[in-house]
Amino acid sequence: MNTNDIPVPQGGTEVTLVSALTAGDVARMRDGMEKFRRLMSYYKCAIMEVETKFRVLDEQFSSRHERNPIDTIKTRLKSPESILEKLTRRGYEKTLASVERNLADVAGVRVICSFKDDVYMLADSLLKQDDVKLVTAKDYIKNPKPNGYRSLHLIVETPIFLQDEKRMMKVEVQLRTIAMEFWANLEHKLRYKKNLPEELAAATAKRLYSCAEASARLDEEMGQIRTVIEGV
Ligand code: 0O2
Repeated sequence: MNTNDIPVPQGGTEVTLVSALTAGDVARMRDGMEKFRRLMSYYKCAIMEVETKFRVLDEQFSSRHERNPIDTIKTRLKSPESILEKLTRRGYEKTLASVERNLADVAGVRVICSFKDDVYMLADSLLKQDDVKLVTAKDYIKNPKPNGYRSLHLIVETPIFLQDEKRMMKVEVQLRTIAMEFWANLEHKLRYKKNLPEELAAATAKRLYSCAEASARLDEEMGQIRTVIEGV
């Protein structure tokens, strides 16, 4: 019996469901959950590897230049609900192999910098490392999304070293400035606000776009001020 075939109890109780399961079904479910947990722990290891790479770069830069290019690093592991939702929405098979093959953002590392130049410097430094392979890059700083969203997205593949195995894992790296992060967080909150009247939603989108442009100008100006000050 496939776990998908387990009958949903009709007006029933847990007893109905449990009695419909065989010991084999329970063992298969437990095995599936264990394999899922193991895969998630591999992604967690990949997050740790990539985060450490950025912390090392930050440390080295700060000892050479007396300033830290990284303001904050945030990491996140995609929740099982989001993984399932994305597989369903994209029409992919709902298997662990399919997660590894089709989803590149289960492991996420976001690097937030004060200055735009540091975003590119850190991305280059990461991609120069011989155990980091670039899968895809999307530069939404040079080519912002129509709503004004800016960020540099890299999908990289990097090894994790387990007790008796080396495994290549995909990690989504988002690099952005503090100003881009501020904008994206607010935009994300407002985007998920449901039931906005159509006119208000359109006016809000327009204002958010203007804010994105203003914040890009702020990044540009702050970068130029830094260059002048560091040149003195
Ligand atoms: P979460 O919880 O942040 O992960 P993909 O979905 O990655 O396979 P896509 O749509 O080409 O394919 O991805 P893209 O454009 O690289 O963007 C993926 C992530 O970037 C999103 O993840 C957001 O984190 C962020 N992002 C992209 N566009 C926007 C935007 O317009 N506004 C904001 N605030 N964030 C954006 P998720 O999956 O949405 O969620």
